[in-house]
Formats: sequence, structure tokens, C-alpha cells
Amino acid sequence: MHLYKTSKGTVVRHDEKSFVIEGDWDTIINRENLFQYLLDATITGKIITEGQSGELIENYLLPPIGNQEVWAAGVTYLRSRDARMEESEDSGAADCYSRVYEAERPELFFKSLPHRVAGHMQQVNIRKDSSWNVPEPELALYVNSKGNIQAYTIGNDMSSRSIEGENPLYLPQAKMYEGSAALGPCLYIPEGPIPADTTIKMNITRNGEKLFDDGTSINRMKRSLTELARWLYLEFNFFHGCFLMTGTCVVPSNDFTLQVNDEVNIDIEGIGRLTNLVGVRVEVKDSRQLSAVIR
Ligand code: DO4
Ligand code: MG
Repeated sequence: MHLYKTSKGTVVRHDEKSFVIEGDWDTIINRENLFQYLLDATITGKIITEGQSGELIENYLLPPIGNQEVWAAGVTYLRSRDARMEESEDSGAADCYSRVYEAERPELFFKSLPHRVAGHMQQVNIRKDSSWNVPEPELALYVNSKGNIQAYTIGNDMSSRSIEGENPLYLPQAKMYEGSAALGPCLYIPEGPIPADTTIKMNITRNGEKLFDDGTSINRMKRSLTELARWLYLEFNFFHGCFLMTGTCVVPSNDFTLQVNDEVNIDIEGIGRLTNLVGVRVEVKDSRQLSAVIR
């Protein structure tokens, strides 16, 4: 089952049928057994044609987030550990990545407030003070207020490798800035947990030419998804639940850096595709302009 947030209402797609359902986004998603709730909601919801749901999703799609914080886990795959150890070789900090990969406690960091999250077909940014920039394709979890995983989406954890590589204490600057997070295109709500062999792929195109194309499956992760959610909820209350990106397993080679106008496509089996265009931050002096810039 797929749940789309649009500016004209919430669309459920299930079994090749589409429905518009009532209710506020945060209340809809924050429950136990979201799959069953949505199945019941389709009975009372308004059935719409494929054409109508296509038009809503094509023209009015929003990132699938309400009032949730976005958190991220790091160094959950060997590929990420190795990339981090390489980028931090000069700073002498490589050891901290191998230690966190082996440790019981995972690396968890705050990623974004909801208003900074870009959705499908929206812009993500590279920092102007960073010389080495990459997208990080990640499975993202929606975890409800009780700490239970209810849905999945695609995350892009945009990162500066030059800033983090200089000093791991710069991680917040490497990871958190305007337009550094994307989620979408929808929430995927399977009846049970997402299959362990789910594939995740990313391609990057520049001027119509594919520069990078690679993928793997989420069963290469060192930790379980429930383990990551459990650590995050140890000392937090998330009244609306939260989103948790689960770490990257697809990393371009070290000579690759993103440029403005590159297009990043991330595909996760069962969920769909998240596409983002790369840009740079536009200075906004009046908060009323924000919606025009980000959404
Ligand atoms: O340790 C830095 C961040 C790691 C990360 O974002 C990832 O592994 O995806
Ligand atoms: Mg990451």
C-alpha cells in the first residue's frame, strides 16, 4: 500500500485502486497497524480513478512528512564505513568509524526539521563552502510515537565529504543545512516488515549523461531496522513519531562530486523512485518566501 501526501488531500493506492482519505497527516500515520487502518479507511474513503490519482500525484505532491523530526543512522554498512575511513585519512579520525561500526551503540544524528525536507522532484542543495558533495541513498523508516516501524520511504542524506573528512566534529555542518534532506515520493506500508532482500539503487545524471549507476540490497546492513529505532527512542518522546534514515550503502567513487543541475534518482524496490535536482541555497530574507523556495 502506498500513501501520498498532496496539497489536495491524502491519496492511498492499493491493489491498483486509488482513494482519497480524510484526516490530518500526522494523525493518519501515527498509529499501530497502519496497514489495517488504511485498508479500513479505503472502505469509507472516496474512490478515484487512476487518472485522477495520477494527476494529484503529478501536480500536487508534497514530501510525506508532517510535524516529524528527521534523524539518521550512520556507518551501518561496510561500504559507508570504508568510504568514511578513506575521506578522514588525513585528519587521523578513521578509527572512530571502524569503532562505531563494531560498537553496540549505533551512530545516530539529527538530520532535519520537517520544513527543510525536499520531496520528489524538488531541489536538494550542495554547500557553497564544500568541495566534495554526494547524495546518500537510504531506506527511511517512519516510526510511530510508540517506537514501532509503520512505514518506509526513500531518503536522500545529502552530505559534504570534504567537511566531514576534515574533522568528524564538523558532522553537523556536513549533514545539516538548507536542502540537505529529501524524503519521498510516498510512504510504503506493507502488511509485514519490508523484505530483507529489498534492493536500493541510485543513478546520477549530468546533462542527460549517466555518471553513476549502482545498487545493492538492504540485507547488507550490519544492524537491524528495529535495533536502530530502539536506540533512537531510548531517551526521546516523539509525539508524532519520527523519520529515521538508516544509512547509506551506495557510495560513488572518491573522484566524484555533485554539481549544480545534476539529477539524483534513488529507487527502492516496493517504494518507487525519489528524484531530486541539485542546486544551491537561495537566500531568503522573509520567512513567507520559504514555501516558494523549498516546496
Ligand atoms: O558518520 C557519518 C555519517 C554516516 C552516514 O550518514 C551514513 O553512513 O549514511
Ligand atoms: Mg547517511
